[in-house]
Amino acid sequence: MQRTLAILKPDSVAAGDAGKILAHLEREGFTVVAIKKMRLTREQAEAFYEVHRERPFYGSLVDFMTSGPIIPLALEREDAVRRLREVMGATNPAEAAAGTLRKLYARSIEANAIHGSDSPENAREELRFFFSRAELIAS
Ligand code: FUP
Repeated sequence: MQRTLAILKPDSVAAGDAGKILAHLEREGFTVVAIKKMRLTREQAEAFYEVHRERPFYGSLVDFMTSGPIIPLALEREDAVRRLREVMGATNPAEAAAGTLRKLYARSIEANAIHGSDSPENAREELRFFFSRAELIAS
């Protein structure tokens, strides 16, 4: 079993798509270990996307990620990191395969519905960013 971090982003939460995305993830074999609804501060969003600081889209991405509430999720299943990336689809919904979450629910390359950790190492770090050790105790 492996864990990964997903974030339902401000666009999908505002659109009322959170329940449908959660149901889709559960159908794909993911178990919800922890879940919360929150709004990121500018400082938190900047820290989370630190790796993209020099990219031209960084400021706009931080604006978007702080524009409304998000729903971080700690998810568990076999091969969770790789499987979540497959279920999400390509970063740009225009390039995402049919049936993927971004094809179904994303609006643009920025407002792209969902985040998923891109490696087991980043998953561990990102889970700790959003959830306390107590919240991550297996249920
Ligand atoms: P992904 O891992 O698929 O979420 O994609 P990246 O880590 O490359 O990018 C992180 C986020 O930056 C994306 F989810 C959306 C945003 N982004 C843009 O807004 N414009 C771009 O050209 C690339 C990424």
